[in-house]
Amino acid sequence: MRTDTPQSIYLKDYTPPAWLVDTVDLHVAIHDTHAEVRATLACRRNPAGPGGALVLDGEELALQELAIDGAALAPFCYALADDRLAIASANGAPLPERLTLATRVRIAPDANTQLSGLYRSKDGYFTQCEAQGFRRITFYPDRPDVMARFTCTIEAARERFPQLLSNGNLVATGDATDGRHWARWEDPYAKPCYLFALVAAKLDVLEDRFATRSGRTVRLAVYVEPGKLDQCGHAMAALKKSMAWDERRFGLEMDLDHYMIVAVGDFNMGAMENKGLNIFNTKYVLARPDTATDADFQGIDRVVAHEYFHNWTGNRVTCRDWFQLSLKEGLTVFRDQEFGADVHSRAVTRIQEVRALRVAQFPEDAGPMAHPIRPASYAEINNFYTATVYQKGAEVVRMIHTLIGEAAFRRGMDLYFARHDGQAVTCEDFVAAMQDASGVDLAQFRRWYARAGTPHLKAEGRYDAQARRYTLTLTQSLAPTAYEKRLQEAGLAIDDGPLHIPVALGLVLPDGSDALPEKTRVLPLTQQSQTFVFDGIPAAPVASLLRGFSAPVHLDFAQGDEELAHLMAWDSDPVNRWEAGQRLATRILLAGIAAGGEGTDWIPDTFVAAVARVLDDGLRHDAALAAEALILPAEQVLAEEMAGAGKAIDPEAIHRARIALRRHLAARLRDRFEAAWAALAPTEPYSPDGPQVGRRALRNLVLGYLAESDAEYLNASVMPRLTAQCSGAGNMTDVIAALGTLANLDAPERTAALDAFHSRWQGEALVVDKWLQVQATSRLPGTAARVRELMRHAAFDIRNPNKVYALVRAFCAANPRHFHAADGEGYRLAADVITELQAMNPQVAARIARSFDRWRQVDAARQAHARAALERIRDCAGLARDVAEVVGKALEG
Ligand code: B3K
Ligand code: ZN
Repeated sequence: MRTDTPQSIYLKDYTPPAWLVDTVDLHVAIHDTHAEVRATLACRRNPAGPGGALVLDGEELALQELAIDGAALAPFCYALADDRLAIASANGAPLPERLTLATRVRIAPDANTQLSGLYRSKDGYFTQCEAQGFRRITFYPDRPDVMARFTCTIEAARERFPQLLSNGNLVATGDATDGRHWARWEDPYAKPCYLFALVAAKLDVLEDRFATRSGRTVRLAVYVEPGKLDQCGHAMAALKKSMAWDERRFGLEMDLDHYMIVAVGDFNMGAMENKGLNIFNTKYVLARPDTATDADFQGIDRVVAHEYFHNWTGNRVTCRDWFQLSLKEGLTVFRDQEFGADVHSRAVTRIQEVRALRVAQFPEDAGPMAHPIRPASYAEINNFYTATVYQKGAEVVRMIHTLIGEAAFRRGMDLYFARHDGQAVTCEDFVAAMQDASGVDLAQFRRWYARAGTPHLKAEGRYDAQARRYTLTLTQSLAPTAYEKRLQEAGLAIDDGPLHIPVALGLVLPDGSDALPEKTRVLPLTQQSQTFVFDGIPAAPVASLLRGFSAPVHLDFAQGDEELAHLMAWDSDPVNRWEAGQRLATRILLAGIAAGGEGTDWIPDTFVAAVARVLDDGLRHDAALAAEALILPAEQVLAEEMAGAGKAIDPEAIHRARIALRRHLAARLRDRFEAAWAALAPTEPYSPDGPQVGRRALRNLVLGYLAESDAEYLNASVMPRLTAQCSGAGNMTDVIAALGTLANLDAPERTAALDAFHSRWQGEALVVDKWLQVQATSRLPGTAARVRELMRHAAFDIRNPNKVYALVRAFCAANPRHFHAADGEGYRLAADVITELQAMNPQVAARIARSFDRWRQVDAARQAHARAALERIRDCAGLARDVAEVVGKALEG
């Protein structure tokens, strides 16, 4: 079969750069029709490099001038191709060992719809250079192991662009002719060009100060579109919290006098950690109680923290090459996770991470794009900003933390910075620092960096009452994925030996107490199969494995319903109490799916009783934890369970079974849900922090269950509450919870609520995104048609990534039953969007294309529709490399 997967590049082919750049002086002049970029690079031949020409990357640059050491270069000295400029000699003479290269190019930021490089958004200009956007601004050796000190002068019309920002310190400003002005910035730290940023726009600014613990004062600034200052307070507070936390936990201080965050409405991802000048998607800056949900507020905390933490893990120590992306991303996600755990709830944060891993990363690891956290090859690096590199990468760092302990981990971080500050390094360097600081041998552990796929862990336990001994045998296995097959075809070796897996174990006694004196013991599983013996265990325990989700694996452990119920009630690890409930629910739902989602005789009364207990518990203790426990396993997770068992995924049966279980609980536990709803009524003014977040989550979850009631009760008692909450709640958390529930109901109140919401919020882009999203994720028949209709609505704009994510990605990724509709309409819709978008914004189009990852796991009829859609995308004229890689790998099989 023809796939046309584009050419891959390989980690093994890494060579150091032939030329280094010590300093870069940029001059960017923004004009109405174009921008002009002058660059002066102090270059030097790399003594450790392979030798040869001075090769610079460059894309969509119109070259105007090119000179070495002040002399214009004659055309015979260089070769200019689509994406690079190779300079072989200086007007006949060999290139000197050190030289100054001057270029002048013209670029067209207004026509830059990819949002990579310098682009226009609304009335301003912004940059995004990671991974390879700098080459769309000027000719440069665009690779992270070339680190240079930057100065940047920006010149633009003063009236339209009062703010001219770049990295580092503002060193000079001045007026130019024709109402223009300029500002010159100097970044004192050498950096790879992917961390360069500039902004020219009219923005409002919120300013503050942070005193570092060594006594320096840092000026903090959050820049937003005019009129939005009342929505920046939370981001600023998050920034200060992050700075204080990084000092406390890791001893890491801010190293610049200025730290700026600029929010922009057109942005491909969440945010970008450019040195001293972070550029953020508005979604992770703007928030007010009436426009943003509790989850939005927490998302802002986490993303602000993440980008700030990159200042050390990513910027001060950066990646040698893009294969090492997880070096900075996995580590920084781990850091923002720990920040979340410290400032919110550790248990709830961890549960949410585990859920996200199962919904997104496990399927990725089982599909055609499977890759290790450090891939050995890729065609387009932008396709590798994935759940694997980020979330599994963080799990790998967490496993190191678990294996060596907090104190040694901190020493490892200190050693990592002592050794590598100012360098571009590899994942091995990080592991070596952890190993050297802890004395724990991590040689075998390194396999986690090279293997794709989610390992299986099989456990078998036995209790010998006479000997008071519990014996546990653990066996690991990891089948090769699409990735390993591809490596093999390329003739590359695979190290498929056993992994070093930290298995955190507790033994829960019949009275609910922990049998082990230290409660939890970390078993270091290093062999394929290993037996662990525990003596002095007074009674048959229930084993609680992988406490805190100590390793990203599938657990295969035959525990009965009673054992799971025991863990749900007693496990001293809250994550495993939640996990036991999820395992029990999954087991029941799989039985329901086998029954086609029909009837209810597959729902045991014990489960209903367990849910009631969790609810009671939540009212007495931790509402946030109870809310997590009452969320049934997601449709995507159930789909993976089916696929893992070798069955075709049946999205309809999965959906039916899940709804049937929700309806059954609603009917059986109505009184309890009603009591909880009343007990959880708000008693204090809204705040996005503290226990009230959990109470809101639980109350809205309960309302969602109540909305599964029979029509009579629904209409008489629940509908009035839903509509009142939609129009009357003062905070977006409650409003959107009610609107999301209403969006699933075929009732006139639905349309009225959606219309009212739209007219109230049409001026607030991020809120309009929510309006699109609740409709895209609706259960109702006709949702695909509604999505198509919304794509023609004035509220939608295919060039804006947030709009595409809210409407199209939500439909494809978060509405599996409609995306995988039997008539193929979901797949056709996705293909229509991808083919239209791929030339405009290949990164975003490729993300939507990832929705097809699991197409081979559905039944033959659906597969035929999916294949047709994929082939239509593949055959698109001039298909972008990003999309070609995703679709090519999907079709390879
Ligand atoms: N480092 C950026 C990602 C940029 C990706 C460009 N395709 C965001 C982050 O992880 O912090
Ligand atoms: Zn990051």
